Amino acid sequence: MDATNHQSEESQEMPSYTETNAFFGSAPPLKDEEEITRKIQDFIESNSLRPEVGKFARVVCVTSGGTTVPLERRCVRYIDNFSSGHRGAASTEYFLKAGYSVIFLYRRGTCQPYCRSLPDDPLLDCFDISDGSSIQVDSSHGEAVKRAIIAHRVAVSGGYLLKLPFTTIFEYLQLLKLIALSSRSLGTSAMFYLAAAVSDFYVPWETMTVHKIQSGSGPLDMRLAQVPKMLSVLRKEWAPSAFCISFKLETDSKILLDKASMALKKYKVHMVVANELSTRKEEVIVVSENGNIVVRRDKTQTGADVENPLIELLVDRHSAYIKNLDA
Ligand code: PAZ
Repeated sequence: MDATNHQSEESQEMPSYTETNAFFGSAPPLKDEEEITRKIQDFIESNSLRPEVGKFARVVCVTSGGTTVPLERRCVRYIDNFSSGHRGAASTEYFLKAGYSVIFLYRRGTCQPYCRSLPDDPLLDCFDISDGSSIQVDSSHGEAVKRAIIAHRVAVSGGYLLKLPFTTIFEYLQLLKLIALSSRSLGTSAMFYLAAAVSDFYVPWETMTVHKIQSGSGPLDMRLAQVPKMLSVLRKEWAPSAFCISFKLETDSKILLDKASMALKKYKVHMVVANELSTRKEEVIVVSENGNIVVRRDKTQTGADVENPLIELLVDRHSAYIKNLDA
């Protein structure tokens, strides 16, 4: 997000109780909060009790897509954060394959698990009405559609995939808090994989104009408040035993690793996945206390992506974490 930061990100301490409360206290209430809370709790409970995986039932919360910052309560204009949701969707597929249950917290309208190989407008591009009445899958997309529907149905109806949408920074952080608090019962078996691009600045709800901002009154002068650094709160208060992976995106490769190392120390996450905008689909660097590991897409394989080796590495490190702490 492009806005002036008066205090450098790294110089901030854990947000105070007052700052965190001010954010949540002034946020518009989550629609259907009771129902969503019940869904999250049921999902976590049924997955932690799965007899086939015993005490090592693992649940990962994958966040995906960018949060918006509304500028008006009856929102016409908003500030957005870049993220197609591809990383989150691909990673969700690999976590499911590795035996994890996934809470997929995603921005409405972004890339979905198992839909990556479908065209941008699957409904119009994959289907045909050949004889004027019945709908058929176009033969060129037949296999991809079949694979997507079957894999998605197995994950959702089997109770391994829970999808929760968000749009604004208010919805995102309220949902993340609900998931984190509910995940405490899983202890070290819970993982947070925070690939969403989260706004750093916002307009507090109580100071936000209700109606559409009018352009007739000249240039717009607006002061944005800083979003409290909830990553610290997640680590220290909401889910202190969970294995926590955050992401750092930069466009300037010269500062990427320094920023990732600072985030590792400041938020006390277990690993930071550093990536550069232009090369994010080719390679990422996993930064941890034990050093940096470069993870690359296997270019010799058609269709290979960087998320495959990345999730393999993280699953392995999560196993070591559980073994160490539960020993
Ligand atoms: O969603 P996408 O596949 O287009 O991009 C993924 C990403 C670059 C948003 C993600 O890898 C990431 O770095 N997320 C954190 C962004 C941040 O530093 O705010």
